[in-house]
Amino acid sequence: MGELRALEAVDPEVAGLIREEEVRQARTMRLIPSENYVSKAVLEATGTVLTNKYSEGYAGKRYYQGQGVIDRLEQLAIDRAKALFGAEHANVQPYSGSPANLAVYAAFCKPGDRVLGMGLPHGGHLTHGWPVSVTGQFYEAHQYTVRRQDELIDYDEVRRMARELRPAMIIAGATAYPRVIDFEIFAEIAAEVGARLMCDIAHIAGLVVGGVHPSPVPLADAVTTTTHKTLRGPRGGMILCKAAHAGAINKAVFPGLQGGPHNHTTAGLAVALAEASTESFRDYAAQVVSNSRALCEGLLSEGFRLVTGGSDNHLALVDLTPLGVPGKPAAQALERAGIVCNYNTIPYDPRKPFDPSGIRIGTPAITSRGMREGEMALLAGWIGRVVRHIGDPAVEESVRAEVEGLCAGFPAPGLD
Ligand code: DSN
Repeated sequence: MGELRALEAVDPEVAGLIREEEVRQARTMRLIPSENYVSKAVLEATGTVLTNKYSEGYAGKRYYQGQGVIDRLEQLAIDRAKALFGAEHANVQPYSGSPANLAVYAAFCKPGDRVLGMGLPHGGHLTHGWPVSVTGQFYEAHQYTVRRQDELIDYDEVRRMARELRPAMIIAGATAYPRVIDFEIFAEIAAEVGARLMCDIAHIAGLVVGGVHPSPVPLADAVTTTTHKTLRGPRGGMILCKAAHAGAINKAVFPGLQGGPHNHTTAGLAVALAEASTESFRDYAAQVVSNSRALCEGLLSEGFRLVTGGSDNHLALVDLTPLGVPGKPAAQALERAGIVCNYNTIPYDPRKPFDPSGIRIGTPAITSRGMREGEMALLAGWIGRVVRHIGDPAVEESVRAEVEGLCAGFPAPGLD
């Protein structure tokens, strides 16, 4: 991260915590599929004086003076986003993925309207209409599922539910689905029933622009994404939409839901979008998927069951039931061994969400370190060893030493 001279002098406690986190990120295998390492350039852009500026409104129409630089910066981010995703319009102001999704609800639906999204336990996001989210409270939300027999999205069920419910909006996209999503079928269904289609590509945005997952941009009324997952930008959100919806989407973001945009984040995003437009980012995206497949093969040979049998994208859902270990103690043991993932429900999980049957793992961050198929084989073996010897400190200690040894050979972007 570089020098923290002022911070160390003014607030050594916070500086110390940042340093500790830096060491953790350097020395562990970070497998949480929604996390990544941003480049030093993105880090630098986000830690700037742009955080000092208020700029409610949009370029050319702000509610504060002093926008000469900010207008140019935001327009640059918008132009880069439109070019990269092939979108007619981009709004780069959402604070993150959930506010981006809420803005699309606000633009396309009235409170109480019917919406149809993927159920959380089947891989959808809270904001896809799950009851504890306001999206499940302010709207009449219905949820489609994956099929029990193959754990794939049941497009026939989506079509049947859409015909029956006639929702105002259909939501496609997931946070824990290891396969390609067929946005064409969703677009067909939405057109048939006269619903708006929102595609949430938060997890796969980097794969979409890297050319290894089909893009929903030409098909959907609006596409939402976070900017910090596979896209490898700063924490933030973004909405891409048809020109016809630009006014409604902009109004929903500001003044509908948000105040001033986080201009330091917009700067980091502009940089990340430029980085994601390069040939090397395409190579990165392809390697993320190759690594995910290699890791899955290794885990299968270690005796794990994988939801849907494997992965076509950046993540896998591992069902630990065959090894007789629940997800939570496994995730905790893996963390002690230097392998960081999250416990996760599997579809039709007989266990509770806070103590589920699975773990969710992904390759975006370790691929950013330059790791490839050979390292995935080692990783699968380590995961197998730790889970088979759950709670054995000697095994955890020895795997941790091997993990740290490997990490030392693959420096993480943005860290010293
Ligand atoms: N929290 C994100 C994830 O981990 O998938 C989704 O918002």
